[in-house]
Amino acid sequence: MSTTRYRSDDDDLDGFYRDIAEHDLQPLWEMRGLLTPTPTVKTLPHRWTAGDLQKLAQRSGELVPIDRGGDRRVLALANPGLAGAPYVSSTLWAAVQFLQGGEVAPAHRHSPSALRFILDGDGVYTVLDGDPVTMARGDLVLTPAWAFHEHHNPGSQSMMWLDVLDLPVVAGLDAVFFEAGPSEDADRSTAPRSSSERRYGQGAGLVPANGSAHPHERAHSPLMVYRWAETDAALTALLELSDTGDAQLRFRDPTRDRDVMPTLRCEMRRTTAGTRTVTDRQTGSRVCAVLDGSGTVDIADRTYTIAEGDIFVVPSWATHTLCATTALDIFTTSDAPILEALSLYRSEQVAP
Ligand code: GTQ
Ligand code: FE2
Repeated sequence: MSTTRYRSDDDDLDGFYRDIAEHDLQPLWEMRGLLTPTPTVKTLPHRWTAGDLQKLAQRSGELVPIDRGGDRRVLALANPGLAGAPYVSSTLWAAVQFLQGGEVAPAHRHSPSALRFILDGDGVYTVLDGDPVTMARGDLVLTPAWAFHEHHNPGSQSMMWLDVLDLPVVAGLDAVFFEAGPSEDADRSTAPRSSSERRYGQGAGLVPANGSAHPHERAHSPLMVYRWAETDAALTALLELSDTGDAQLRFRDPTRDRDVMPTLRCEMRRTTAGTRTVTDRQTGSRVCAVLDGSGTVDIADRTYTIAEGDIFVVPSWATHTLCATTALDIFTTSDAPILEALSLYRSEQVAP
């Protein structure tokens, strides 16, 4: 017997509960909390400060070589509500990755989808299926499912960035696959613009017209990097038209009306100094990183101060309000495409 054995004061019923447990059966009528009026969420609101993340990532660099633990020097943000699991929420993996000057994180690929958001610095480039992509502050870099990727830091400065993966979802679906890449340490010359940018990042609404530019239908955006200069300009332009002091952009596939990857939604938000945003909540979880500015965030019944480099998590259906002391630039990744695909996505504004 390995399943839960239910108890009753009634001897006959108690014997029945013993017998069904021996047959790995359980009585629904004794269960509570299965079909709840609103989601029962284990993920807790939490914030990791830039200072702690930077200090501890730096120490990992001093203590741990790059070859230990999956060829990546990565500290997973572990949500305190998830019983020690290395997940930032029930559906998302978030981590800081630290790469010192001269180091290479070797090639591999996996069925979970990943992305990088760079909160500070530059100098690292990542190679995506042979296409080198430079990484710098404010850039969003995609690592779609099953694309080979390796990270190179040819300079002398160490660099840290945020990784987000859909790993908990893929693991929950028992669909994790992983493959090491061909070992090859030679540094590749980095073109100033990746070929993905030259094809798909030339300008809003401009995509190659020739069919050969679409070698095959992919489940993800063909543009592998969204540069900060463009994101910044788009936020500035949106704010000029807004009287709320709050602008939100979505990163999307430039060739089709959909999110950057099938499981992950990415957005960038700018909230001007002194602005308090409307309170919202949505199904699915969000991990947010502060690129710039300072203020506070209310998540459910908790309030956190936030500043440049901090990372926080908003659990499913938790209310969320930003209050900007200085202008806040916040990057957000969520699992919303999954919920939308399954008709489980709900969002609403909540009266303050
Ligand atoms: O950079 O390839 O945070 O494979 C977790 C798994 C980063 C990566 C993570 C990974 C990577
Ligand atoms: Fe990876």
